This record gives sequence, structure tokens and C-alpha cells, in this order.
Amino acid sequence: MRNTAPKDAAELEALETREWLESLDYVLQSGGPARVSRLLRELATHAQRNGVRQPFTANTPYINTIPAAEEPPLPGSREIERRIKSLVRWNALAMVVKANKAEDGIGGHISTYASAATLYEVGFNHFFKGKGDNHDGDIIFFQGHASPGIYARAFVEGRIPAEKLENFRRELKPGGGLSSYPHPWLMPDFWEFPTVSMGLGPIMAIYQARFMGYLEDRGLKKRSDSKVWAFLGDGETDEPEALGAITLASREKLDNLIFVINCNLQRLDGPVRGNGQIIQELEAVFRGAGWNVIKVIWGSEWDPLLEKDKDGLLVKRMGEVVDGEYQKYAVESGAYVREHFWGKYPQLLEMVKHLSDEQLKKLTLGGHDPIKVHAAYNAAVSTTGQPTVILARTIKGYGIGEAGEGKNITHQQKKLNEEELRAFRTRFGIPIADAEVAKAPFYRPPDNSPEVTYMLERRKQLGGFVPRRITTTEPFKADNLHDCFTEFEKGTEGRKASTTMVFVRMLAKMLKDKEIGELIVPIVPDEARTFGMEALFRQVGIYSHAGQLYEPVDMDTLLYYKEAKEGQILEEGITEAGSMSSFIAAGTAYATHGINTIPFFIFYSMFGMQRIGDLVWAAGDSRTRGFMLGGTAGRTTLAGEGLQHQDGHSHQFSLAVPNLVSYDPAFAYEIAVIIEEGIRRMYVNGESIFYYITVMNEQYEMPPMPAGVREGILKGVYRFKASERKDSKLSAQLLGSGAILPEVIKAAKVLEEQYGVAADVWSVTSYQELYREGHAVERWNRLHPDQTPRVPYVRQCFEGTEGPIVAASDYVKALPDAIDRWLPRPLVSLGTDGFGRSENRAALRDFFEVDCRFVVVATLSALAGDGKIDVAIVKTAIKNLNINTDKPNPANS
Ligand SMILES: Cc1ncc(C[n+]2csc(CCOP(=O)(O)OP(=O)(O)O)c2C)c(N)n1
Ligand SMILES: [Mg+2]
Repeated sequence: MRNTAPKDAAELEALETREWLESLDYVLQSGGPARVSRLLRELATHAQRNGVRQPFTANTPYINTIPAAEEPPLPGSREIERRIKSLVRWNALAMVVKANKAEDGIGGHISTYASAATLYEVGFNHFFKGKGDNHDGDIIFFQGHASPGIYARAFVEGRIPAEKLENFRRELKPGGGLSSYPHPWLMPDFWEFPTVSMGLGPIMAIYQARFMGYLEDRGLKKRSDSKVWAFLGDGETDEPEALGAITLASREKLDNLIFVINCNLQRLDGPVRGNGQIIQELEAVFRGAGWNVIKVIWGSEWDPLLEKDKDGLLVKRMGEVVDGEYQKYAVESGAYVREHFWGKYPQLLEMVKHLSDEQLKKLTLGGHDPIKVHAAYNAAVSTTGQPTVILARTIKGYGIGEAGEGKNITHQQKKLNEEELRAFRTRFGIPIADAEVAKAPFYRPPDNSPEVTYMLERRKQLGGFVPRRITTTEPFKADNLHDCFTEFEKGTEGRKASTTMVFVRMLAKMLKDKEIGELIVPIVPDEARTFGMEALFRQVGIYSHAGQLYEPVDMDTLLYYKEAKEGQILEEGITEAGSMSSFIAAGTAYATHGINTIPFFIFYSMFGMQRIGDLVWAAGDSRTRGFMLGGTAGRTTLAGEGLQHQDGHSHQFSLAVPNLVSYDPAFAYEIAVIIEEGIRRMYVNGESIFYYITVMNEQYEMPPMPAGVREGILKGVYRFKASERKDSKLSAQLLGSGAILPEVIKAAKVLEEQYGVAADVWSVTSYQELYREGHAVERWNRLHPDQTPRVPYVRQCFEGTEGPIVAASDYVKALPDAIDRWLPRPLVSLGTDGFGRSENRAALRDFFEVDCRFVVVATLSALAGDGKIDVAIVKTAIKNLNINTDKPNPANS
């Protein structure tokens, strides 16, 4: 303690602060951190009671969360690991540089992996579990743009040959190449999870972690200590999906989940938060959401400086510099850093006067320091009761120097000149001669080199290579599958039902089935009552890891809201994106966990394809299996709700997903045939497809299944009813789908009875399947000109028929138009192009011109056009059917 009296108020305050700090140090030494924590809480409460209003902050100072004293020693050989990392760095760089030398503009990314190399290498050498004999394996979402580094490591491991590396981004070269990003569709033995559409990786990871718990709680999988790792960019966190589900992870206490956010402070165009601090922003968000946040900002060389920082001036300085300025330090000289960072306070300049400019420049950041990264991972894997996020500070383009380290252009940098390559080679000690370096050759030391031996041994200890996608599930046993579906073949025998009701009954039957029952995973985004599924709440329960900690308000009713640890329904709440992520987790469990779960995701069709289309695309890429059911579908079938709810185009979107098989069924037996076949194709035959089926809420009688229609249902069309008027001179072919099929059946009756037209009725279950098959046949014919041409199925159906072909559906006209080219006569399509309206069904069908009357008029009009009937008949029909010819065009009103 000083013995001179303080001079002024500031000095007095400084003295007071110091005394408090010394007292706290004493408590820390004598009582430990927990005692300090309690004391601080009591102080805060005391202060608040006495009127002190503390500003809220979820932030801690801008320093590492784990103090140096608590770091475990780095196991293994730091030197060999550094050399391995250098080899991977070089080959990652070389593959991008080479690819762009060979083919200008082919792309690829250098700087993302360059910044993340340590984050991955510490994982590969010490943490990432493979699917070995004693372990289920970790689930790892690699950041898409870091793929060159992941390939480069697999090359050094000896898993990917140099020829494939040569063909990075040239997948169609003979012998194959490597896909730009993680795509299980393209590399099904390597990549497990697609991540490159930013934001989807993190949300899918959260639901993967939760699904792991679901499988364990339901007894489908034994408990394991597998982790889900999600590597993401700091810029990526601006995607709503990236942070949108983080509270689920904390609420569900997902301590099997670890996010690693590579905070290189840059995105594609420039800084992520030039005027702020992304690390502090993310810390507040994640801490507020209940996550364990570990900041890894400063490397070990900063520890002695922080040790000297008794009055906290250095920590203060660290916290006041904005990211744009930190980025500048990365590209500037040590002298600049001394002047601008340290020079702000004379005491700080004094603190580093023993360091040269060169040394100042080289003070490493936390994300590049294996000791710091290891300590963070070590803490993350042993954290219980919470998910962990690691915020690791790095430099984008680390190591590529003048070519772009820390520069705004670095994300797009794909080429290095000879001098830059040489500098990189020298910096990382790669044994490539000067004469060779310009060609950026790959370099792999011999199999028996210390580096390769070490890395293979580490992977062996950790259960094998990652990433690696393997499917170990046995083909499904489905001997009695048909039993679930037979009842639907006989129809409803006079009673009315909607396709939704039919599906829900089918689901209930499947859930009770001995073979497949326990594998069914119903997923709903707070819409079960809309679809009449509430009976399932009681039947199979809603999954909740915590069980049910309250007595539900409807406990005294038969169908009470039952939550249970072994519950089967995933009731996701209002999140289609989250539900779709669960769907992907459940639909890929055959590969991830070796379990054939069969997800049924039931949602409001309007909020499916168009809202979460990118996740649907990712599901396709992931080879997800399962059924998506778009409920309350059909632009005119969903009454009242209006334009934001009425879906008349989801089938148009679903057509774009190559392995998504879509149906718009009308009758119970059609749904039965489609789902039974779907289970067979996906789970017995192992096809990488999934299904989209729309179901509606209009009730009508379900007819019995006519003989011989099974194949047609699956292929997309069959003749539901041939006209009995064989004597008529006039004919027509009427095509209907979904809830519009009953309108078409009515129209056929009117045409026959009132206009003497023999009208056949066809049920079109899938224009998409007809379109795909038609094009496949057309293509085959084009490529085999000397062989007997094949005939598309849809053409076979309508060849030999007579009269106009008129189609009506509750979807846009482009859908039926897609088969027009294979029909013997031009198609007349009626559909629901345009914005919906709040109205009842009849008014909507009048507005969109898809009801029975419009089918009649369209048919008569086509017959008149063919010269088969007089135009006057059409005019009279329009009048008699009360059709307003001056009504606005629904397509653009
Ligand atoms: C949804 C989506 N939007 C845009 C892109 C294009 N894109 C690819 S990388 C990138 C910048 C990435 O920055 P960050 O997330 O910080 O990752 P870093 O490379 O810095 O690690 C952008 C905009 C994308 N891949 N996905
Ligand atoms: Mg970034």
C-alpha cells in the first residue's frame, strides 16, 4: 500500500478500485471461483436494492474465456501436428490454384480453410470420432467453403488419390473429380451433410443433436457420447436459420452439440462488423440463449502480456478496437500495430517495448493456436447440460501473405503468382524445389513418414476416418407391409372423408404396425389439430426429453396433450425450417445411425416448398428418405384463408427437386398405393428418393379401387372411369387431380347427360412423374435413332382415345401443360394461376374457373373448335351455367 495521500478524486477512485480488487483476489484464493461468483451475485442484489441500476450486458471482456492457468497441456506432438497442418495447407492451396490454372474461372476457395486450418486439425488429431468398432462416430458439419482443406487432409491420409485432387471442381472428367462443396449426392461415400447454402448447416446440426437424443430416449439407439460439431463462418451467422433455432438447443440441454464459429471477421465483400465486434455480438446472443460460450481470441504469446496487465488497461484496449481496425492490423506492419493499437495508451507502449515490430506483428490469435483451440474443444466436450459455442478469432487467408491475407478481396482469391507460392511454400516448410513451385504440385510424404504414420495412428485411435458416409442398415423387412393399406382399397362406402383424414388414419395404422410402427417419426409444426391428428398425441405421445412436468389442462379428456420421454411425435412448434431439419435428421438416420426411421412431415402446404425450399433441396442432396405431406393444399380447396395460405404452386416447386417424387392424389386407395410403394422403394430397395404428397380438407366419398390401376397411380395417370355411352358421336377425355377430380367427374356426367358427349375420366396423380418419364423416353429415342422408338407412358394412355383432352387441377396450368407435347391432341388446361382469395370453395372455383361448369364449357368450346358442334351450343351452355364472361382474369387480378 502507498504511503502518500491521494491527490485528486480520480486517484482516490483508482485506489478504491484497487482495494476492492485485492479483496476479491483474497476471496478467490481462499474461497475459490464459486465463492467469488456467489459474492458478486450478492453484491449485485445489494446494489440493486439500494437503487443501483446496472446496465444489462451479456458480455464478458474481450479476452479468452479459459484462462491460461486452466489450459490442459496439448497431448501428442505439437511439432508433427504443425507439419501435418502445413502439408494440408499446401495441398488445399495447390488444388485451388491448379484448378484455376487449368480452367480459368472454375473457382474454389483458399482463404476460408487458410483461416480455419488449426480449428480442423486439432479436431482431426484429438477430437473427431469416426464410426469405429467402439464408437458411433461424431456428426460433423464442415463449413462448405473449407472443402479444399478437408480434401487435402484426405489426400495426405492416402484416402483420395492425386488424380482426384487434380480434378477438383471437374467432376465429369474421366475417373471423376471432387465436388466443389460437401454434397452427399455427388460423393455418397465421403460427405454426410451438405452445408454450403449458408445457415442450413447450423440449424440442421441443432436438430441432428436433438434427434440423437430422440433415438436414445425411445430406445432405438444405445446412449453414446457422440457429438455434433458444426463449423460455420462468422458472416454466415447473419442468415436467420443460423441463429434461429439456438434456443431449442439450450432448452433441450443439448450438451452433445458444439458450434465452432470461425471469426475471421470477414465475409465475402468485406468485414462482418467493421464498426463493431462480431465476437462480442455473438457472445451476447448465445449467452442470452443459454449456451456455454468459449471465446478463443488471443494466442499463447499474449498470455505474458495479459499477466502484466494488472490494471486492466490492455483488456480495455482489446475491447474498444472495432473489427475493421483489427482487420487492418492483420495487413499492416508491426510498426503500425505498435502505433495504433498499443500507442493509444503510454502504459501499453511501455508494456511491449521489449518486443520488436516483427514480434508484435507475429503475436498469434487464438484460433491459430493449437493450445488454445485444444483447451476450448476439451472444455466443450466435457460440458454438461448446455450446448457450447466456440468463438475463435482468426485471420482470413492466414498464411497467404501478399496474395490476400486479411484483405477484403481474399475470399475470391483463387490464383497465386510464383513469388506468392514460393513464399507460402517457404513459410510452411514444404519440400518443393524452386523450379517446381510455380506448378503448385501436390505433395504427400511417403506412407512411412512420421507425418503420415502419426495422422493415421491418431485417426485409428479416434475410430477411423472422417468425413466418411456409410450405410450399414439392413434392407427393411416389410413382408406384411400391405396389411397397413388394404382397408383403404375398399373406399369409404358412402361416408365422406378428406384425403387428410384418410392419411391420418393410415398413419395411425402404420404406427401400430409390428414391423414398421416404432420406426415411424411423425413431425408437425404446430398443426396437428388442423389435420385432425390430435388422437395421435395420446396414442404415441409427443416427444419430450424432460417428460411431462405438469398436468395438462385437458388431462380429463381422452385425447389429452401427452408429452413423454419416449413420445414418438416430434411436435416442433411453429418452425417449418426446424421441422424440415428434423425430417432430414430422421430421413438420413439410415446412414448417420444405421437406423431406418421413416419420417412423415405434415405441414401447411403453402409454408413448405416455397418457404423452406432450400432445406428441401438440401434434403435431396442428403439422400433423405421419407414423406412430406402438404396439408390444406389446393388453391380453391382451402376455403376462407386467402392468398397467403392457398397453395396452387407447390407442385411446380417440387418438380424442380430431382429426387423428390410428387403426387396430388384424389382418393384413399391412391394414397395407400403411393405410400406403400414409397416405403418399398426407399426402405426395401434403398433408393435415394423422397416423397411429396398433397392432401386436402374437402370431404367426399372415397370410391373403391378399380381393378388394374395400381401401375397407373404410380406412373401418374390412369383411366378412372370410361364412358358408358358407347353410341355417342362426341367424345372427350377429362383429366382431374386431387380435390378437383370430383368436379371433373361431375362434369363428365353433365356432358354425357346434357350434351351427348361420351367423356372418359382420368385421374392424374402426378404430372411430374409423367413429365419426367416423357422426357426420359424422348431422350432415349434421340440418342438411339436407329432403334424402334419408345412411346412415353402418357402417350400410350391417350393414343387411340377420341375427343378434346381437358385437364383441371387446383394447381397452376403449367403443371398439366408439362405433358402437352406427348398428347395426341393439344391439351386444354384449367388451373389456379394467380393470387388466392378469402372465399368459400364454390366461389373460389368459380373465380379460378376450375369447377364442373368450366370443365363442361372448356370441353364444349374445344369440340366447337374442332368443328364437332355448333358455337351456339357453347354460348348457350355459358349462359345456362351462369358464367360471367366479363369477369377479371384470375391469373393477374
Ligand atoms: C445462402 C448463401 N448465400 C450466399 C452464399 C455465397 N457465399 C459463399 S461464402 C460467402 C462468405 C462467407 O463468409 P463467412 O461466413 O464469414 O465465412 P468465411 O469464408 O469468412 O469463413 C458468401 C456470401 C452462400 N454460399 N450461401
Ligand atoms: Mg468469415
